[in-house]
Amino acid sequence: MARVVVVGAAQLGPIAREETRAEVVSRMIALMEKAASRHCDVVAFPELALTTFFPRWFMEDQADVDAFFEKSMPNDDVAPLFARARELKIGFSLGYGELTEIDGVTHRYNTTIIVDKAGNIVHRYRKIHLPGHPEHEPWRPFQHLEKRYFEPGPEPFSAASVFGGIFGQAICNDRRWPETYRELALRGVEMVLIGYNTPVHYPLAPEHDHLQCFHNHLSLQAGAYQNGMWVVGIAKAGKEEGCDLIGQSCIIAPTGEIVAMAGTLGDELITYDCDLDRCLEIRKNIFNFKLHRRPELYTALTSANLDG
Ligand code: CDT
Repeated sequence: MARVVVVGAAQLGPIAREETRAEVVSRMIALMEKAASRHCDVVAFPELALTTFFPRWFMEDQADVDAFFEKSMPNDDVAPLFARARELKIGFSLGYGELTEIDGVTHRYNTTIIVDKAGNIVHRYRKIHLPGHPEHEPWRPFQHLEKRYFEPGPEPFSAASVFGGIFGQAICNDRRWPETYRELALRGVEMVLIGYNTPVHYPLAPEHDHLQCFHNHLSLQAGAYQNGMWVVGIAKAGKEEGCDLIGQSCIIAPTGEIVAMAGTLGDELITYDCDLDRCLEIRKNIFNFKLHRRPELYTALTSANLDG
């Protein structure tokens, strides 16, 4: 019998800097209700879903930066989302800026969580590959200060048993790195949820601007096929505070085929009935890891001493 998970990718349109979390949460609840009406088991939201993409601004005052972070999860602002999900018996994933204290030390991570149908946080992932730059670079039309505002996640990619399958998470820039998918696949993940905020304009190589949507799907589809897993990409899209963000949120089968894609740059839900057993079409055949991998020869992959 097929092991079907009905997944929804809830793309969000732009979020203004002044938009309150209550306003964003009500947009998310509308998408969640639509997902429930389509019998979704889980609905996935983008990276940093509760606010505008704040790393585009240099802020001198740490208090201004911290205003974009969540000091606890869940908290009063997101309580209505958690409550509605419990009523609807639907799971969800959510990206947010996490401000936390561990052993008396403050940490800031770009984080995403999976919440099960009963409202429990069952998985947390802190972004490993942080793009951008740590210092203010006024020549840029907008900043990308993830390297200033976040610490890189200190934990490996990981898997969670939920919704009758094995789920993993990654965040935005992670999706460009083949190691992300292979790590997740080797840990048994059958479906990975990946939220993103990707500007059309890349100031370091503007000649690639027209390739942003291509590179998005290229990375997600290759990751799905080469690892035999479902990949769900969820955009924050559209013109946000003057910065154009790509859309094309998508659901990708283990064969690498896009089976659903958003057609707008606004709030939009796409859904698909994903049979997790389809991972085996790839994993038992062309990418049978046990039979064909040669990890003993892949020594450069985990060596910290090589250039490049
Ligand atoms: N959010 C995020 O990781 N965005 C990057 C933008 C390009 S690097 C400045 C991405 O990889 O899509």
